[in-house]
Amino acid sequence: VLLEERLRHALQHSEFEIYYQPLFSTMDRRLRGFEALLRLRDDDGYLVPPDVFIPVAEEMGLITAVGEWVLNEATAFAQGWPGDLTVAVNLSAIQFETGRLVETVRNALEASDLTPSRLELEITESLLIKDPANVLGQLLELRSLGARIALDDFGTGYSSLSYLWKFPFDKLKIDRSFMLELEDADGKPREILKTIVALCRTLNLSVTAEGVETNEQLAALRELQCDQSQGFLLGRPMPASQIPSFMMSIS
Ligand code: G
Ligand code: G
Ligand code: MN
Ligand code: NA
Repeated sequence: VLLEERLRHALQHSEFEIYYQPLFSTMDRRLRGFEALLRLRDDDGYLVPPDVFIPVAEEMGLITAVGEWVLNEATAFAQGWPGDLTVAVNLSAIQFETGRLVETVRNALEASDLTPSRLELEITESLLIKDPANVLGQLLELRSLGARIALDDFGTGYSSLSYLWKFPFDKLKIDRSFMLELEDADGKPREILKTIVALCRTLNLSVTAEGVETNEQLAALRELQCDQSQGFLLGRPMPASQIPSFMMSIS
């Protein structure tokens, strides 16, 4: 069947799934939370990657409903996690165009009873270019609900440093392309990363490295005192059902 039909069917029949990837504090490797990553299982049981179906869901206008489902599901699930573990949800630009995003987030927080500061909303730089004033207004409202805002995939695309003071971010996530360059111990990427971490300190932003795949990369991030780390080395995205045993295995 066509992907479009598949998406509509999946939404009606709750066939989307959320995988969760853990985030750790870099220095002591303590679990800090998870990022919710949407998955779609096709008729043959294979997972369709989000890079394939999210653009289609955006074009169809279906991403609003799907995004609402992810927010409700992820906050309800995270409410049952121990301590102050966070849950991060990725937002699409389309969700900022509907005028309903703030309401949707408020509803998810109320229905789940999750402490709002445990919800992180991830946005990408491309969103900020389109309609900055409108996005800024909504980010401020989301923040006044108590949610945290993370700038995702930082350092790629059209990064502008002015975003860092024009928008109310709590966290910056360094794109995983930086990790590939890190092993060269005295190279320029490492110096740039060091500067980004220092900049985050100055701006009072928490900083996370994405795409950590090797112990060498983790060691470099420790040296740089990057706050949090995420990547296949530390934990792959996993279905919700695996989270209890994952938590046991690392405690
Ligand atoms: O999980 P994976 O690394 O394959 O994700 C690929 C892309 O899909 C990432 O850019 C991620 O931000 C995006 N993505 C994953 N889940 C969601 C979601 O629930 N909503 C939106 N808008 N994007 C998502
Ligand atoms: O754009 P965003 O950061 O939301 O995308 C997260 C995506 O990155 C997910 O699809 C996830 O599967 C992927 N990812 C997470 N950790 C790693 C990693 O260590 N290496 C690679 N190659 N991809 C990763
Ligand atoms: Mn993300
Ligand atoms: Na990212």
